Order: sequence, then C-alpha cells, then structure tokens
Amino acid sequence: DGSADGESSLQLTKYECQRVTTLDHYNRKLVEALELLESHALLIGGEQSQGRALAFKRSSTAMKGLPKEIENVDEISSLRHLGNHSLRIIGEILTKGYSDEVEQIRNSEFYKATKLFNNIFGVGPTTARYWYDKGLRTFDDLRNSEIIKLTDRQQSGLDNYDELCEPVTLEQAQRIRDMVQNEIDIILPGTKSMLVGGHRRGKKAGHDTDILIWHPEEGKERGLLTKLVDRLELKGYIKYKEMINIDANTDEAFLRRTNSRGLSDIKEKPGKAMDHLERCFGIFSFPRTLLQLPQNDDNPSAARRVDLIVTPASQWAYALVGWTGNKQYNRSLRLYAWKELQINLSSHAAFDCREQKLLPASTEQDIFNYLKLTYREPWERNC
Ligand code: TTP
Ligand code: MN
Ligand code: MN
Ligand code: MN
Repeated sequence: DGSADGESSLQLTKYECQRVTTLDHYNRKLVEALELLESHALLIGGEQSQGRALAFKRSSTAMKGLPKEIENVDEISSLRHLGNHSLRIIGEILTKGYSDEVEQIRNSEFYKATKLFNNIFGVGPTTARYWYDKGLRTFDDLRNSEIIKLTDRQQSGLDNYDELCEPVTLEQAQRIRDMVQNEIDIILPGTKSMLVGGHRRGKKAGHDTDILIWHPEEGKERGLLTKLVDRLELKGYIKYKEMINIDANTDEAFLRRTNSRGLSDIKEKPGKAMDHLERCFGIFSFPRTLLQLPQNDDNPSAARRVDLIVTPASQWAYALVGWTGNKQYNRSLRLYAWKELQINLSSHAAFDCREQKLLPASTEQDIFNYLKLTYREPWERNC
C-alpha cells in the first residue's frame, strides 16, 4: 500500500507468477514452519481450514521470493502477502528461534498420524482424517483394521511405501525417460518425450518421474499411451496403474475438441477447464540396474511413482507449462490470467474471454507473451 516508513522496505509482486522463485532462497526455517502450518490446515480440512492453508501457502511463497534473510519482522510487516497469523509465527521464530504453536502441532498425535497416512500414495487429507477419527494411528493399525477397506491404489501405496519414499534422483528420472523413449521409438518413430515436473524445475530429487510425450504431427499420438503401457506391462515394469482421459484423443473426442462448440468448458470461468490430457499414473517396478542402484539379492527391482502424459502437438506448450508446475506456480498463473486479463488458462489451451478466441501457442514463450508476463525459466517457477 506504499505507506511504508520511507526505509527500503521489501517489495513483492502481487502474484507469484510475476516474480522469480527458486529452490534456493534465504528463509528456510520460516518457510518450513509456514509449510507445516499449511499442511496441518489441509489435514484438518473444511472450508475455513482450506482458506487458512492457502494463506499460509501465500506467506511461504512470499518468504521464498524475498531477496534476503529476514532478521526482524518489521522488515516484512507491510507486505500484503502475510496475514496476522503468519506474521505472528514469523515474529516468534525470529525472536526465540522457534514457534510454540508450530512445535506443538509437529509433535501432536493428530499431525503425526494424519501426515503419515497422507504420505501413502492414494491417501488424501480427507481419508487420513477419517482414519484418525476411527482411532487408527499406524500402518499396522491400517493393515489389521476390520472397520476400513483400503482401495487398490491405497493398498499398492502401502505395500510399496518404503521404496516410494526413496527419492528419485535426476539421473534415475533421465534413465526412466530414456527407457520410455526407446519404447515409443519402436511403437511410433518420431514420437518425442521429455522430463517435466520437479526434475525440469531443477530438483535433484523428486517423489516421482513425470514424462510428457507427444508426436510433432497432430493426431498421430492417438492410441499411443495404451500401446506404450501395454509394452511396459509386458516387461513387468508396472505394479499398479490408472489410465485417465484415455479416450481424450479418440476421433470423436478429437473432433469435439476441435469443434468450437466443444470448447464451452474453457470459455467460462476458470476452474471449469478440465485437464483433457491422456495420462497414466501409477507405481512402476524397475530393475535395480536400470536405476543404477546397488544389487539386492532379495529384491531385484525397486518401486517408483511414474506419471506419463500424452499431449497432441497443438497443445504441447500449454501441457508443458502445466506439467512443469509447480502447483502453486500454476495456481498463480491461472488466477493472474483470469483476474487481470480474463484469460482462462488450462493444461491444454487458453481462451481469451474478452476477444472470444483461443490463443494458439507453440512455445512456452508464446504463452508468457499472451499473458504479458516476463518469461520465467522452469527453475524460476519453484513457488
Ligand atoms: P507432481 O509430480 O505432483 O509434483 P512435482 O513434480 O512438482 O514435485 P515432485 O518432485 O514432488 O514430484 O506434479 C507435476 C506437475 O504437474 C505439478 O507441478 C503440477 C502439475 N499437475 C497437474 O497439472 N495436474 C495434476 O493432476 C497433477 C497431479 C500435477
Ligand atoms: Mn513430480
Ligand atoms: Mn504427484
Ligand atoms: Mn507427478
């Protein structure tokens, strides 16, 4: 609001997508505390807590975006990005080194158990809370419970829990992408693939491997994902899988999408635009040699989470931005596009509601241009 004390008080852009946010930043301890509060609010659930979670997220991304280490809360008290609660926590940590509230949550039975459950692939905050309310606290409780029934996805997540907790290094992700590239070279020569998600943003270790797949000739990608997954299955690489929007690229869906009447979902307000990209997500099992892990005679393979996403060439740039993320970066990009420009942005297209037209893009730069934003490299999108 500009009513600062005349000193060089810190400034931040309104939206995260307008600024640079890198993995390295100056306020690790504060960010860790705010992220814990965000995570706790999500685990509590309900509309009010979700609002609080967003406020904590906004505070933590603000702290990541600051150009220096904060030593006194006065340095940031005029930033609109920080609510009273966040400011109070930050002030407490700056004066005595820790926050009572944060430490109390960290050590609480509720947080420890729900966080543990939430870390299982397939278990969201609602389910984690439900199990907690039923008195469950540990994995053994889940396995022995007679009152709950795990879904196949959750069972697979629980069975592979330890291996899925092992970080996926950039080198391992690259080797998984190379293996996928070899397969699509056989299925449909000319098909391309690249690593997206955290690894593209410069993370040295991720929780999974995200691979974007496309063919430069529009339409050729139809049916590709099913063939790829069939081949991977034959090789014994897939332990658990879910196929999403698998008909998204059939002739009928293709026509519907190309037909302007079929674009109604993106012509309205944001949030309505669905992600129409074909995707396979699941738990894969790779030979330890493929991941360059030391041999283990009891267990020759290791489980890893993998996301395979197929995009038609015409949507490639939007898919690339969307699947590079991160999630909060996307959220701010979509909010900014809608609020400031009345553009509805999704992972497959953008629609200008004032001009009533689609915005075709062949590069990420095209999209930043439409949005009147300075281009940000993937590693600058780590909100
Ligand atoms: P994730 O793999 O969930 O996250 P990440 O790669 O950023 O981090 P990590 O290293 O922990 O794996 O998702 C990748 C990106 O894809 C994410 O930044 C946002 C986007 N995304 C979607 O657009 N839609 C989705 O349904 C999901 C799950 C992710
Ligand atoms: Mn990822
Ligand atoms: Mn994920
Ligand atoms: Mn992923």
